[in-house]
Amino acid sequence: MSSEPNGTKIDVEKLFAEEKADWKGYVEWEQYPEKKEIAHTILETKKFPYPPEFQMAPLPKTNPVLIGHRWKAYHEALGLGHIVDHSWDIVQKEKHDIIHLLDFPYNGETRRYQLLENKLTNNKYHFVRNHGGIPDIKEEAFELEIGGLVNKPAKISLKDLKDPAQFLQVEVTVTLQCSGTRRIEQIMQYPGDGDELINAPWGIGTAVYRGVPLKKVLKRACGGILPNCEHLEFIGAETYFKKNNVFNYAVSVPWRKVRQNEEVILAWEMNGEPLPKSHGAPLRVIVTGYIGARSCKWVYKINALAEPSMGPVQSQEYLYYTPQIGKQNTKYSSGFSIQQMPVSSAIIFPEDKEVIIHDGKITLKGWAYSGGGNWVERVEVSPDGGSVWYAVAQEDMTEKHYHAWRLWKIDVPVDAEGWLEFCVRTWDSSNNTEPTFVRSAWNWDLHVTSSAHRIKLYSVNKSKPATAKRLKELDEKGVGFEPLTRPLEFALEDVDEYLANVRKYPREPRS
Ligand SMILES: Nc1nc2c(c(=O)[nH]1)N[C@H]1C(S)=C(S)[C@@H](COP(=O)(O)O)O[C@H]1N2
Ligand SMILES: [Mo]
Repeated sequence: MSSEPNGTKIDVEKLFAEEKADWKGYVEWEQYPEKKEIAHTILETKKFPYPPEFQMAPLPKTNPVLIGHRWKAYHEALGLGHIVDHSWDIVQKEKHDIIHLLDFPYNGETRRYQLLENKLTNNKYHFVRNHGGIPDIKEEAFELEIGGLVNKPAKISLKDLKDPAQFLQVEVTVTLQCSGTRRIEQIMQYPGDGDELINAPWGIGTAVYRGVPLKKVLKRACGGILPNCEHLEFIGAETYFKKNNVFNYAVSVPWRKVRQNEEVILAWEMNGEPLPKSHGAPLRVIVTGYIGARSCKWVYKINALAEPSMGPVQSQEYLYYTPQIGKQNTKYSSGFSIQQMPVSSAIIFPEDKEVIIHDGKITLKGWAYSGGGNWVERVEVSPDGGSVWYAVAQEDMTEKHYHAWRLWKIDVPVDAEGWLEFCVRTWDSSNNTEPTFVRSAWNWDLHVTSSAHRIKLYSVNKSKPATAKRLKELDEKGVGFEPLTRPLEFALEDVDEYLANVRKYPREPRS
């Protein structure tokens, strides 16, 4: 295929060819400013479809929920269309049973029952959040490059990195949470900036990662960092598009964080299995307690920098704005950079708007997590929108970890019937808890939705005689209670009973 900006014929497939043999889907951009410039010129000449409006309108019930026309067109414009198909093939193999939110860049979410099956999320079900294609890099061909403000730049093969005689290995239980998790709750009340991608609820998941602490690698392979190094930048192999410019995915975290021995690791194993391609094989970064975005997948390059990365993901995205900032006045510099995750929790069962027929207790289940090395101390559930709280018993929560969630379950006493609002809040080891309402923490970029998660349930309490009677009646007639809104087709009272009741307590005053 060729492209003709300014009348010059350009063989895009040749110019933007993959960089290395056995590194499928990897095009190097950051080293070649002139190549970036040509890609920009080409993209400027094309018209791309607007992202679909899915904040003001409901998401479709299809799977894939959305189709990524815009990103496919970006890739095709640069002769990278094959990456689209290859990525989808990988998804079919690795992720066939999760909810496909967007086919490309691939974004997939764990189903509710899979999420609560186990403290560790099965690799097959762990959510995936991508900004571009899925590179397919042969382990034997892989090497990691470290440069910038280090004493000695280095190139390390995966074989060396995995050699325990050279680098001490660690296993860490880590919850990865995308800062877009629960975003749908903000959108449903107050829409915000279209992420250019998709504003659906991505997930959260937990795994044991095996790898080596980055601190140790910097020390042993590079003789340590230079005194003016403040941030470590991670570069991922795939192509990242932003406002008609191309990049490799780049983010950074402070050296202060990396210094904490096991808090930033270079990982190649997930739950005892080789890291799946969709999760960053052959090597990814795991930054514990930070938003998922910093845990760079397919990391092939690490730069020691004096300042945070200028990559758009770090400098222009994942920003937290005060509520008066929006389309009318926002600049990148007006938000702060979101790094550590706040405390948050969610009710996974029952789901919003479910009818619950019960004997005076309703069982709720969900997750609770806090970032920054804070662990979950207490989970509390309210059956009345947040006045009365019941604490989850310690034995009904999974074990504590510094960097992972706790799954929980509780039987909440419920006397009341009809529509009730349930909510959950969590307290972490720094005594932090969650904002009360969505509007308490709404922000234009719709990040870190951490307000008390609220659901409405329709309570049908069988321990109430009138309710027990009605349920029995329905049962005898072979009619189900649901759908709630379907009218009952039989008389609710016979004439004699009705007259006796309204004569005893007349509807109008007697005088
Ligand atoms: N190279 C690269 N790394 C990446 C991303 C990406 O698009 N490209 N997405 C980030 C985001 S936003 C999240 S939430 C996590 C998700 O990790 P997972 O897909 O393994 O669940 O990966 C992060 N690392
Ligand atoms: Mo994310």
